[in-house]
Amino acid sequence: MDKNKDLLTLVEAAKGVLDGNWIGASTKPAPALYPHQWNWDSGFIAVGYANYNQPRAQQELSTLFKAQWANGMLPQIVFNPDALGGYFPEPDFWQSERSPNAPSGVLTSGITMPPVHGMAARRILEKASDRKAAIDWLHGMWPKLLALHRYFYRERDPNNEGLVWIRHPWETGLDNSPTWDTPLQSFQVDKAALPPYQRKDLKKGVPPEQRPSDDEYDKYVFLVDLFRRHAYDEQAIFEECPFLVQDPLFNAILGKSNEDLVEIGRALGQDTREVEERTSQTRQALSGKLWHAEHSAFDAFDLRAGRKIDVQTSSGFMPLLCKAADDDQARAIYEQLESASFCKMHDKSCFSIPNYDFYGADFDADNYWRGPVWINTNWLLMNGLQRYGFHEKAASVRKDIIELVRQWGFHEYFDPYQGTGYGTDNFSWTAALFIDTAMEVLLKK
Ligand code: 2M8
Repeated sequence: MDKNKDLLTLVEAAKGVLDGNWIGASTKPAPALYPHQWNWDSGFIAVGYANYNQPRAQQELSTLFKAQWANGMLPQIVFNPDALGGYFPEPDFWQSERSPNAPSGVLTSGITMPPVHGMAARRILEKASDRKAAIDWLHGMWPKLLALHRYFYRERDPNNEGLVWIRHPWETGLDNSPTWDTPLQSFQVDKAALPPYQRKDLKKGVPPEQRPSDDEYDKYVFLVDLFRRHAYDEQAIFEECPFLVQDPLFNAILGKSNEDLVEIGRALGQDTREVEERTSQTRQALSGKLWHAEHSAFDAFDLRAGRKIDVQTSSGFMPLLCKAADDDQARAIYEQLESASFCKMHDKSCFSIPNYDFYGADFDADNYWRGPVWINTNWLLMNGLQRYGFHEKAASVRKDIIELVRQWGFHEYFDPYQGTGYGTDNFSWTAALFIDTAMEVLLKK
């Protein structure tokens, strides 16, 4: 009973974090480090709001989709005009107005992020206290969500494989994951030829060893420069971009959102056949092309090098989320998760799950996406495990989501051994997904 009281207090604290990060029509990811609206952050944040504030959950996504490009792309960042100057890169650097697709009257970046929005929208419908209001809202969202998914299959999967590619590490959301090392090292950057720029992320109180390196930033900037030179034309970028990867996390999220769009479409009385076909096509492509039996996981595929990327991160387990793994693959994943590489259940010396194999050559317990535990990937994994009936494992991931927050607060990421909170504090998706997870526990009792 004390534990429940404790959980309720923490849920209230989490709501306070979201209130503190509310910027009028959406929620920024964190007070200082990320002062604008971010694409997939808002999806996760909407999942949190869906548990207690339906209008705000709807508004979070509506605001994001006001920035949708004419070709359907949903930008990675929607800039808050009142907060300009606090982040790099901002609109002056992106110059997204070079694209005929960029919206007018709203400032955005020129790349996208994993499409969690179908998932979030379905969550809003399922949890709605006012179902009619949710259905009305979804009637407005339906064509936008469909346009986003069509953009991916049209522009990012020109060979109709069922797997979409990403063209910048920032698009995956797992910016400096060791998975991107090889494709990033495959091209050189002439520093003298790079547009001048200054990082701002190192001036926000987060130690540099917890953030990407300067060399990585040079590559990030090189890619943005390439995109803007091509006026964000997808075909031209496809021909020249040295970084093009089919990522299992990105495609698993797309696959799950496809499924959720089908459910939403049915509730709205829409024709869902196109999305149903995409759902099974992406599932089969994940299972057929990206599975790596020796790894017991799904790999990313480097389209430029024409081969899989031989690195094990949590992304390799995410196709559980969209039911892409067959029974043997799911069992192999389970065993891999239950090995010392990813922190087994009941092992008191670690928290599940490190974003990267504990024994990986470049494992780094406090560096961003190169080792720490993240609440969003844990939450996605927990949902995937549940779909395959791995309930005990799902419960242990849930327990660690709660325990990390209980001990360390609403940090951006956490040390997989000690649990120490890293990155920025008062991080919105940690708070939002904590609410979703804690409510599941509280409602069960
Ligand atoms: C991080 O990425 C941004 C660039 O998008 C950055 O480092 O400046 C990532 O963790 C990403 O997944 C997240 O969406 C973003 C805002 O929380 O921060």
